[in-house]
Amino acid sequence: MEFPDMASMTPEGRPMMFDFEGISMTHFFTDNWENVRNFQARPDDILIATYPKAGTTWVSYILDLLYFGKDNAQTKPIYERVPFLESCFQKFPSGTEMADNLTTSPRLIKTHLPLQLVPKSFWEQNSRVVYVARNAKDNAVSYFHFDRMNMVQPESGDWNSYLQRFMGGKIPFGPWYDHVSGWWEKKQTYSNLLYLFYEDLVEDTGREVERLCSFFGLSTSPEEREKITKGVHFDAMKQNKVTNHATIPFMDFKISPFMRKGKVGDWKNHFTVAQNEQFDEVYKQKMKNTTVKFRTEL
Ligand code: PPS
Repeated sequence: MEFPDMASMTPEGRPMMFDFEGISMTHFFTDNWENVRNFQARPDDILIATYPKAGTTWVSYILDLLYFGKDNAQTKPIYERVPFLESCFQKFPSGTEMADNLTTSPRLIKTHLPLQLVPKSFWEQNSRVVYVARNAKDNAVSYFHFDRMNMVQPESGDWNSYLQRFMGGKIPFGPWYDHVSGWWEKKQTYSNLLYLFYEDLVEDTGREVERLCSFFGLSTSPEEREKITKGVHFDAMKQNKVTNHATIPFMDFKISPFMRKGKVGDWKNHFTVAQNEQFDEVYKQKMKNTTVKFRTEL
């Protein structure tokens, strides 16, 4: 791949990180910032907000099927159907351009932005939002493997150095802790926000599909819901070209697939006892002012 902006790349061709409004970012998420900041949301838009690797693709596909699955056999990849708002990758249209060109109603739009960076028109328009959160340990493991295989992300480094950077928030989109708790606080005052947990989705996908239907006032039949629940199972999504990201040129599936494991508790295969103790200590400190609670095993 060719990148015109070599000044912001490491010699290995990975993007460098810099501080953007207090958040670690790469230029792929800030190059189009004026258009992101001024993005015009609509009242019927649905924003799917997550910290990276928390289940974005899963919930995007569930909503895509709930809204458009019946009369529209999906062939286009999910990242074209659900634009990634702040993304600005060369050779692809920017996220704002793709969202502006969507002809569907509602528009499904993905973001990884922390709450304070979300374009204000979403709040002005009272758009509906689904936030998906995943426990920090599995989230860190999934993000580590993603950074290993995704050439438009900074180098992962080894697992231990990655974990230190995760705890310090020195990865794109900043600290996990502030992200999940910032959105959790928003939910307390903004009734158009549904806060979902990845662990709940794994535990009982059908129940969470029902929860989504009820939040969005969708009268999907039990048969249709069951069909969708089957279609969004990890194994089905891993085989499905619409969702498995196999066509993305800058991801190296020989290093790690996008649909990697899809489990709760894989962190146990990565954390040493010492890393786990250190992580728990940092976690206690960073999460002391929030009421959001996670499960790290089922
Ligand atoms: S991204 O790049 O931020 O949009 O990634 P995101 O989609 O948020 O997260 C990817 C992880 O979600 C897992 N995933 C699933 N798990 C269970 N069931 C289903 N259907 C499913 N779909 C995606 C995916 O495997 C990544 O997690 P890990 O732990 O790496 O496997």
